[in-house]
Amino acid sequence: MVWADMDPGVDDIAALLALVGTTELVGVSTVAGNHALADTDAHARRVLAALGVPVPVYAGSERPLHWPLETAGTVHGPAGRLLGLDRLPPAGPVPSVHAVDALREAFARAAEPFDLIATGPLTNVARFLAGSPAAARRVRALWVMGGSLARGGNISPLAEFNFYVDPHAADWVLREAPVPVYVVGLDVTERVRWTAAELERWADAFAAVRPALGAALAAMFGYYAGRGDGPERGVAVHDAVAVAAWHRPTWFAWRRGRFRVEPGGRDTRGWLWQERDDGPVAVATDVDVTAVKAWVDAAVLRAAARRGAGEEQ
Ligand SMILES: [Ca+2]
Repeated sequence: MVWADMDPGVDDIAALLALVGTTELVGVSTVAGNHALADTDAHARRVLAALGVPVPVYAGSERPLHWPLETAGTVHGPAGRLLGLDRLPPAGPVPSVHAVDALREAFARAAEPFDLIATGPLTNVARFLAGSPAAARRVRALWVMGGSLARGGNISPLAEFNFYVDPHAADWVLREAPVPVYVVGLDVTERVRWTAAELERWADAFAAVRPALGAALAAMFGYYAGRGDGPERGVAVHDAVAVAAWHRPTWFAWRRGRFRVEPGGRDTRGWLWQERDDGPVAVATDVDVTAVKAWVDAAVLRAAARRGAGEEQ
């Protein structure tokens, strides 16, 4: 069982597909990051609706805790939208419950603690964990895609995008979250790469049973792969690697300690750094690339093979 908090985002959609192919997805909450909230929310809802998976999607924070929102520009699609997904039908009315309240309710009423995976800026997650300590203790562990310890950043020389967009939320989560926290950042996600042809195979698997979704995913992954480092090296699909870490932590090496995220500064905003050797947070420093890649591929293909609600088995 998992709850996913995300800002889709091409790699968030890949993470979502891997989760659908693997586990019971209790709910999805959306946050502003790669795009404005209305777009990240619509992307998650349209994909789940196209899959026929009845998972509730709750819209959350429209902006970071303190900074104005900065989006990822054209990384995930022209004009900041996921190419292709706008061709999918809209997915019903947006629930009136705010994502932060939905998170609190879901964890408070769960019979057993379960995991939370966050693949966008940590705005919703920080607001939920800080505002509802009793429900927060029902989170078995928090898995975060974000940060870069030693590899350098992707939005500035030091900072990874998610931690850069809401560094106050990220710093609070790493210092104060009352749950085990696992951070999967660029140190590992940049090393697991998919070629355009490999991403095309994902889309093809969906096209066989859901042509509209297959075509949407083909356009989306094709655009994303085209912005990568060439056909040989391929492109990182960061958020899907965080899902693999949740599934099998032993595929990764972890450095434990106390970590901080710089809240501001022209060159330092969003920088993840280690304050002490002993501490409650684990940051991934190495990865079994072959195992992670094979698992993500298989998980996405399982999502393609899955029957939707009400469809014949
Ligand atoms: Ca993301």
